[in-house]
Amino acid sequence: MRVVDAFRESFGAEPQGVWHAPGRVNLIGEHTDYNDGFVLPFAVPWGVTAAVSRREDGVVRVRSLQAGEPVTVDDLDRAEGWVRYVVGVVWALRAAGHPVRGADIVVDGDVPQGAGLSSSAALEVVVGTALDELYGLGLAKMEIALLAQKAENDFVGMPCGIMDQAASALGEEGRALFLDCRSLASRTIPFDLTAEGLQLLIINTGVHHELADGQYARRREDCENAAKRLGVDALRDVTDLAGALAKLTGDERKRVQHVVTENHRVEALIGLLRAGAVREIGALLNASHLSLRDQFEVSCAELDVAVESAVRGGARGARMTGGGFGGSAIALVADDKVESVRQAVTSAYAERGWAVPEIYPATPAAGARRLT
Ligand code: GAF
Repeated sequence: MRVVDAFRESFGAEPQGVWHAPGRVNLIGEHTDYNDGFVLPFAVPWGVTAAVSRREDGVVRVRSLQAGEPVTVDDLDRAEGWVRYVVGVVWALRAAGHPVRGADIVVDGDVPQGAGLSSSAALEVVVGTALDELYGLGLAKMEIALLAQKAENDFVGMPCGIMDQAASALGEEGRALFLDCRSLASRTIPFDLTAEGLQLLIINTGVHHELADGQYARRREDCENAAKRLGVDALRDVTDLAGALAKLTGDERKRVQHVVTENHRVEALIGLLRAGAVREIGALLNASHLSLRDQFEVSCAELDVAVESAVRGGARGARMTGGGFGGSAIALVADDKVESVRQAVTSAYAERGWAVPEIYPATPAAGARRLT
């Protein structure tokens, strides 16, 4: 294995183990996690593999095969860039009172670039899973996900919800993960498209609108302000949508409209999956996209063109997935329509002079685990 060779080369010893944690794609339930709502992601076949050994001296040495030379971190606060996702997990474990000292870590990631499929959650969760085992902490998967989220919120400084880390930690092959982000109760649901002659295509726009950084935090603030104005703990608690909308104006009104209807769409989609009607979920995907575009305002031209052209090319439904402002769209497509969808998206992009997106199917993969 490449990580093991690189570990030997960098640190002159065998790693004590090798772990893998996947990225995720979200089927539906977008920008609902930090509103105590519902999400339905699944773990993807791409992620981060890590060769790890413990160290007793409190030092963390980390190398990424995608970034070059090993970095030695004596003082966690001084770590920079991507290394903060790794040492942030050490920080979160220590802050929670776990006796974690140091580690030697080599990571190798294969989440497609710019796809918005949560390579950062995969990185955090693989480190958390390895350290849990190497230090004998006995943490539950959800506890590892929560510590990974804490690392991202309080150490990296990105106020994300729990969806990505939970999907990476708890994903199961062939199944989607239904998560109640308030109670943290989760359940996996079979999501096997092959038997139905369908595919879930990822359309990777490859773009990330840097100017939009900060927009995530602003959306979250809009939601929290709206919840305060409505006198509820979180937008999850809004039961009378019309009544709530009557009390709000402007952006807050639009955000509430999205979050409340998106939670309903998650429940409706689960109902369809339970009824064996996966072919019928397309309309919910389309509605989710329109709501994210018009009410939550986190889409962008590249995502809209991907979604619209995929549907024109014969997809049963499509939507942006993840935080937005770039990354990927997903499209539910019958096997015999895959080529026409691919062509429709490709020519829509070519007409605009945009780089053609990569398009590939995704199937639910297993969550974080030890490989050797
Ligand atoms: C990003 C965040 F990290 C998630 O927590 C979630 O809020 C998502 O955007 C939007 O659904 O991936």
